[in-house]
Amino acid sequence: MEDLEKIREDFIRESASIDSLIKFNNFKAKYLGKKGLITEKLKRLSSLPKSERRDAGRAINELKSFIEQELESLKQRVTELEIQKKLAKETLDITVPGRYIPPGHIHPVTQVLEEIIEVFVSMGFSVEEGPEVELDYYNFEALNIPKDHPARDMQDTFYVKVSGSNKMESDVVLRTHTSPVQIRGMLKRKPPLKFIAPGKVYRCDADVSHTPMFHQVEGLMVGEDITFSHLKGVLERFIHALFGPETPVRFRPSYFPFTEPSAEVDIGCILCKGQGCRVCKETGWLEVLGAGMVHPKVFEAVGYDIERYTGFAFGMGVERLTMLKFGIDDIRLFFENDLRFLRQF
Ligand code: 2NL
Repeated sequence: MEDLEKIREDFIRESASIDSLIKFNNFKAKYLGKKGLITEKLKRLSSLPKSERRDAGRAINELKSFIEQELESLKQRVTELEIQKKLAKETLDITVPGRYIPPGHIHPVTQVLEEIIEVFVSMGFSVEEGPEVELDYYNFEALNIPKDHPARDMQDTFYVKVSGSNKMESDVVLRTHTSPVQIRGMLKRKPPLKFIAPGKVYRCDADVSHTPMFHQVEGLMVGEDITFSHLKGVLERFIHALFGPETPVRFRPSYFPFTEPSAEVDIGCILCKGQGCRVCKETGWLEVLGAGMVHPKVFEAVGYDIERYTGFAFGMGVERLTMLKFGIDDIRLFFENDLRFLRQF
């Protein structure tokens, strides 16, 4: 009984110095652990004379409950203390206002590019992508662009020097249009098909209306009995979706090596409403697309039966359409990353 009283006093005294979870766990083990003071006492009960066992057992268990209760509240205090200690060490002040990160927005060219894609997707066209570094074959040869065509000139095309090769005789180029994507798309499947090919293209050119990199969307529809009327219907629908349903559209004869017949597509000038201004060079019309019926030579290059299939194709420059839509007069502004310019769109 005296032992028990000493244990109780020791416990109470020692508990005052328990200020960490590690100390707490050792402290708890010292009393209630496998070889703890209380545990040992209980084990030794059986060695007592029968007459003393009951009172001793009761006293030990009373002390054990007391210790368990005390430990419970001690654990809460120590846990709280640990949190306070961590907070005291914490140098990060979570109440400091965050650094302002100004939200950006979609680049005007990307806005228009996405809008164009959306219109064609709504008409059932799918979207194809392809490499920006192309083989001469897909970029020129398969499109019926002859070896001596001015577009193939070193002055207009970026030729890629492949290690060990001579740049002057390179058959690797940065694609000058997204037509090679259409060639690859046709080789990959068979008619009927309709898809567009949006993306970056590269030409060795730089002034107010040309940058070495710009964006194009080309489109293609191939099947049995596809006619020029389908071409007109699809492109008129596209222009009315992009520039408004009242926009006048006209088709003018033109020439491309990969289409026959070919046409240039104009819209009534959206700036002067056809009255004549500087942008439309007083004509009242703006050229926005090139198009035509796919040349049989192109179908032959992809192995399509020219007796069975016809199709139309078209191409447009995204920067040019963006400039017209927003009234921008210098294409280089798109690529200077001047926020004072970009924020306006
Ligand atoms: C323009 C004119 C055009 C095409 C692109 C094309 C592609 C294949 C076959 C036939 Cl695979 N044609 N593309 C046709 C006509 C015009 O683009 O002014 N682009 C900015």
